[in-house]
Order: sequence, then C-alpha cells, then structure tokens
Amino acid sequence: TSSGASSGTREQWRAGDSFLSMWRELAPIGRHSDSGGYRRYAWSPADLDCRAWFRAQAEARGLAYETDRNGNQWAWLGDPLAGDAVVTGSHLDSVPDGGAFDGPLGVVSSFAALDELHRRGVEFTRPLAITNFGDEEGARFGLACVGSRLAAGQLAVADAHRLRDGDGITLPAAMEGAGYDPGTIGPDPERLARIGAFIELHVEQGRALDLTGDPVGIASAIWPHGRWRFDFRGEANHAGTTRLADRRDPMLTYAETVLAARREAELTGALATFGKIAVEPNGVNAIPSLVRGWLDSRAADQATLDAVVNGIERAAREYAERAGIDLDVVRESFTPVVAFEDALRDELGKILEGAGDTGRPVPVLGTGAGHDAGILSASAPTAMLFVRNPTGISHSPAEHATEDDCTAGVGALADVLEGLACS
Ligand code: HGY
Ligand code: MN
Ligand code: MN
Ligand code: MN
Repeated sequence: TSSGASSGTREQWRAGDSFLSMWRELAPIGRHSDSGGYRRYAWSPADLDCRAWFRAQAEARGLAYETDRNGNQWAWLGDPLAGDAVVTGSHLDSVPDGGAFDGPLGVVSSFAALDELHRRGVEFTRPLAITNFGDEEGARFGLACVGSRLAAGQLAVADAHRLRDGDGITLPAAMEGAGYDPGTIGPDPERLARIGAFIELHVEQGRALDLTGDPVGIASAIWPHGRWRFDFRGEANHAGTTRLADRRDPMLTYAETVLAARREAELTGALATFGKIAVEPNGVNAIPSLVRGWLDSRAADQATLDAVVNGIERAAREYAERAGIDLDVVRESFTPVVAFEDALRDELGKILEGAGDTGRPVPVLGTGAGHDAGILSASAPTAMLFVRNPTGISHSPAEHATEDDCTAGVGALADVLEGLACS
C-alpha cells in the first residue's frame, strides 16, 4: 500500500527549507527574554502553543492528527490501525531555561524528513507516524517522560494523579485546564502495539561527535538513572540571636552531602548532581527548618549507580546524625539501563554507512540522558540518531547544532525512514 500527503505542495518542502521555516516558527514560543532559554513546561501556555504548532504541521501535510489518551500527539501517514508502523519523533517541552534543540530538533526533523521523502517521490510500504511525547523533561511535575511512561505502563495511574507542580497543581488538573481529559490516562498497549519501529532523533548532549568529527551518530544505550529527594529537617530559628552551638541547621548537612556526592562520583566514575533545592521557611534571617535537595544520578551500569547513590546516602546519614538533623531519602523515579535493539541499530548503521562526507561508519555512542525512546524500548524496537552539538552543552541556552548538521540529521533520518518504510 502506498499513501501520500497531497502532492500539490510537495515541491516547496525541500529538506533544508522546510526545516528552517519550521525552526523559525517554533523559535519564539516560550523563549524567556532575560535568559534566552526556553520555558516550555508541560501543559503551560507555551507547551500548548507548541502543541498547536504540531497539529498545524500535521494538518498542513494532510496527515491524520490525533492525541492519545495520555496527551501524546500523533500525525499519521497511512493507516494507523494497520500495524508495523515506523514512528519517529521526540518532545517539545523543555527544562527551565533549556536550549532550542533538546526535543524540538527531533520533531522538526521528523516533519522535514517526511517532506524530503515526498520530494524523493518514494512509495511508502508501511504506515508512518510522527509523534510529540508529552512532559518528557519532567520540569513541572518532577518525573521525566510522563507521556511515554504512562502509555508503556511504566507509571501507575494513581501515582500520576499524585504528581504536583511547585504551585500544588496536580497533573490531572493541569491537563484539564489545558482542555485535555485526564480521566483517560493510563497504559495504552494497543497503540504501542502498532509500532514496528520507533526512531528518535536528538541533539547530542555531549561532545563525542564533535571529537570524532561526525555530524550524526547512532545510540547504543542509555545509562540507568534516577532522581532521589533528600529531606534534611532541623529547627528554624533566628539568624541573629541563636548561638552557633544551639543550632540544628539542615543547610550545613545538605552542603556536606553535596560535597560527598562529588567525591563519590569521582570515586565511582558515576555522575551525581544536586541541581534543585527547596528551603523552608526560605528567609534570609532564619535558620532553615527544612532543606530539600534533589539528587540526579547516572552511571554506565547498575552496580556503579547503586554504589554512588548508596555512598552518598551513607555519608548524608552520618552527617545528619552528628548534627541532630532528621533525614528522609525518597527515590522519586528510576529508569533502568536501556540497550537499544541490536538488529535495528545494525540496520540503521547499514542504511547510513558511508553517509555524509566522512566515508567512515557512523559512530555508535552511549548517553547519560533519558529519552522517550528509552521508555518505549520496552514495548517496541527503538533506535536513536544523535546530531553533533559543538558546545557539548545541553539543558542550557548554549546548546547548539549548526544548520549544516541539522540538515545532515534530516537527511539521515529521511534515509532511515526510506530504508525502513519505503519500497
Ligand atoms: O535525561 C533527562 O534528564 C531527561 O529525561 N531528558
Ligand atoms: Mn532533556
Ligand atoms: Mn530530550
Ligand atoms: Mn525580629
């Protein structure tokens, strides 16, 4: 079976042109004027503008648009129910003051790759879908990959109902406020069973490709990673009248723990980051009653991750006990190691062999960043393409990919989709 969007507008969708015009449309949405970074939090007005943009892209190409029961967006070419679909996409939400590329590069490249395939005049032999998975970064409700986790049955509905943002707004309330029905959230095995292969293109979040001199790479694995909340409780008191000896100051124990995290990370070769903190009562002239710090930790293998997190917790308990501080440690989320499917990865490698100017095989690299592709890998064959990031910086406005490399990414994705879904 072959299917195609209306042919009248095909010529205008050349890969580079269509990429750039889409990129320019998305650029102003949710961009903060002071930092230059993006604040596209799940179900916020900026996120809804991104979603409206996605829908408009689908409809402009004559693709069948739908939102699934978890708020993920789909744009279909061919019969959604036929099965064995080739699905590509990423996310449009961001971390606080994120860069332009993490997420949107994959979604925009997916539409641009489809335009490129139309330009090539290929015949589709499998259904193709482009997706935008909701709330990938977890910036608002604290848990990453909420849309894909719910669909894959990796997040219990009751737990999703308990997710709250910093203002106390629950996930269902936020969805409802944005015009989506939160009553439907939950596992979606029938939908995931339609996926024959899922490909996510993503900006690289390190410098491996910059060092090898390649514009595009293929993912081998995602490191196991998780988020732990450390609650240090002491006693609020006056900053000007309380003798040092009389204080139970949880900030000190928190600070010692941050240093211990760095030390444990260096010892084990893992990564450990305290990047978010909440303080009560949060007054300049008050000793805190509570310091809540969130640890993000990742490692190449599970044993190393266990070692670093256990080491940090042990140190924190020792400091807390010495200082009369109560400590609770709660694991808020966890994603086990993901090894992408060998067969699909090898197929991508073959399709892309000698692509670009290097004439070398496309590099295969692991990553410490989480992705919807990692969640979906439990339900369908998945693979990822990375596009070179010359700064190596991500989750920051300094994140970057050159126009040439973005175009190379679109070309590689188009090659992959053609190899998988076209005759
Ligand atoms: O890796 C992360 O922090 C998120 O899943 N993007
Ligand atoms: Mn990210
Ligand atoms: Mn991402
Ligand atoms: Mn006073």
